[in-house]
Amino acid sequence: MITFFKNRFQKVKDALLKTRSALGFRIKALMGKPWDEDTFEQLEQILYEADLGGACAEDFIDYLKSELRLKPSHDFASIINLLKVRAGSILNTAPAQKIQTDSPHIILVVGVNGSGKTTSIAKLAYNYKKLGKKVLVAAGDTFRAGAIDQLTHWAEKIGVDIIKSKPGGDPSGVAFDALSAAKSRGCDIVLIDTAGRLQNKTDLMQELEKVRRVCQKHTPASPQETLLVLDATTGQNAVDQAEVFHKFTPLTGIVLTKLDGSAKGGIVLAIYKKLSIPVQWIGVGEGVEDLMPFEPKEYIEALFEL
Ligand SMILES: Nc1nc2c(ncn2[C@@H]2O[C@H](COP(=O)(O)OP(=O)(O)O)[C@@H](O)[C@H]2O)c(=O)[nH]1
Ligand SMILES: [Mg+2]
Repeated sequence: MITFFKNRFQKVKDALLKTRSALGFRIKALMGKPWDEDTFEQLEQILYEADLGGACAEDFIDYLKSELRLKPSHDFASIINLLKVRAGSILNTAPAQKIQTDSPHIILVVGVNGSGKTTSIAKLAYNYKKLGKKVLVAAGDTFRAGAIDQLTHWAEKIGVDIIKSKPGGDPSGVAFDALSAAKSRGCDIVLIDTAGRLQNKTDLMQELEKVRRVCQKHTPASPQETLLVLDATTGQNAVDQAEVFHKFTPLTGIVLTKLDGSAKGGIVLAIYKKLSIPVQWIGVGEGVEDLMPFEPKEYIEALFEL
């Protein structure tokens, strides 16, 4: 068990290596400096450049200054500790995910093209199947060439049911069929894929709204989850995407993908600060096993490790 947790934390640490180089390692370079206005400015710049966003960077600096005013300390370890404490309170602001016991539990997965929706659905399907759940996936991205085949391939590989239409079919029709099939087959989890052409925002949002309406009509409490998939390599752009989607489609959580290739893992803090939407899952690679539940404590330790 201990080895399991060690491996898990190591995986998170590895995924955050680039972010850590942009943050922890750079903060370390401030070691030994007097904590004057100039050092605070340098720290704020580092936080900003590690994609924490302006509001978050400022928040950290204000907090540090007020804490140091109360209890002056130039000990580097205690400065790092204060940063960790502040990060912890920012990551505590999002409402905890409600445990859903409804069956079928319907998860609508949204996000722009290429963010990693279909891959994340495959990973989630694999994860839930491993937990003994009966899973069904719905190929609701009927717009993008190859999207249906991509999900079909994953469903076969993982061994879960799939509901699909012909390319160009109506996504809400696919959602309706998926919910009906899930009920008659006794499925526990339904994962609905969607298209993500943000260049046509109005159409996309109307389409998502229609899918949600159809779900609600079929099963009133659904979709129990609406997960937004964000590509961590896009940095602040991902925060903007979250804002746009959240405005039109109430989100219950975020899947942050490609953390493994990103130096911008700091956006987790920016997202919490700005939108208070919990990050539920992190993607740390392309394989089905490369998805992990987001644990704020692990993230903070990995981020500020020097
Ligand atoms: N390295 C890495 N690649 C990922 C991750 N998630 C998705 N990808 C890759 O991102 C690309 C786009 O993913 P896809 O699921 O097709 O995106 P979609 O257009 O949103 O459905 C694919 O090549 C995936 O393998 C991740 O966590 N890490
Ligand atoms: Mg896709």
